[in-house]
Amino acid sequence: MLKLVLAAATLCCLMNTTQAQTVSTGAMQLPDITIYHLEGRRSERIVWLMEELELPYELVYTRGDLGASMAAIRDLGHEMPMAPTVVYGDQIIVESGAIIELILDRHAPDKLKPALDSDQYVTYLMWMHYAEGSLAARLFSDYRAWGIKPPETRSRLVDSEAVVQFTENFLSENRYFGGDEFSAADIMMVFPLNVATVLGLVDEAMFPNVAAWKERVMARPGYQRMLAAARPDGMIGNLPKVQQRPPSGPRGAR
Ligand SMILES: N[C@@H](CCC(=O)N[C@@H](CS)C(=O)NCC(=O)O)C(=O)O
Repeated sequence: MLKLVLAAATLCCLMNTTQAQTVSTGAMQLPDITIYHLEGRRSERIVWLMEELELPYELVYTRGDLGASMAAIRDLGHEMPMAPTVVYGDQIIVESGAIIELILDRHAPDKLKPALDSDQYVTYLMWMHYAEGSLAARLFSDYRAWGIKPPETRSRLVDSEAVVQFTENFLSENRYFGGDEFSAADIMMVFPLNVATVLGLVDEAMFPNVAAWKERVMARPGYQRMLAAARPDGMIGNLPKVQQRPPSGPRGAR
């Protein structure tokens, strides 16, 4: 629900005009939220979350210029400049998963996650953290390593194929990462599962459940609103694909 476009110099600044009274019962008053963003990067998660929740936010980035968007993040003077960086009231915070949990816990306590006492909550929480803790971490470590030395055999360690296979197996029995319903865990998982295929780290054809899930979540109006606000020109600044990945199959013996 992005309605007001303020373009000052090259900064693209958007505001959702839905006001804080839309937050659910028991929710704390939402402070002003400004999302510092890089197109096509993890900061999309926070934009998507706010769109799903129909909560107000400002979005700051320079359209079509990742360098200028990053400079705006650095100008905030935070010790760890990365996207997303969110100005939350008078605090500056990083780490997309933590930002999502904070906003849900305080401002939308009954939304986008399974009930706390359900079995689905247990796996929901695992995926919330798996997205960055294991999935993105393994993908980017393979990407860097394979760029330096193309792989000939599968590593004996958990690799990109293994971390994606785990998600594929879960989705063979579950519609979403939160179980039956769309949740914040799906918001966390889209970025690394896109990275896995866009960077050529895994063969997309091996993971049909992941592909079907991606289509499902990306068709959501909230995701489409996120795209319109945060990636109006499509993907920019793509990293090159890996030249070679190891043959698929069992991992090497320990
Ligand atoms: N675990 C962090 C990762 C944040 C991160 O590394 N973001 C990337 C963009 S996707 C970034 O800021 N890269 C710029 C840089 O590292 O200089 C999160 O989930 O927020």
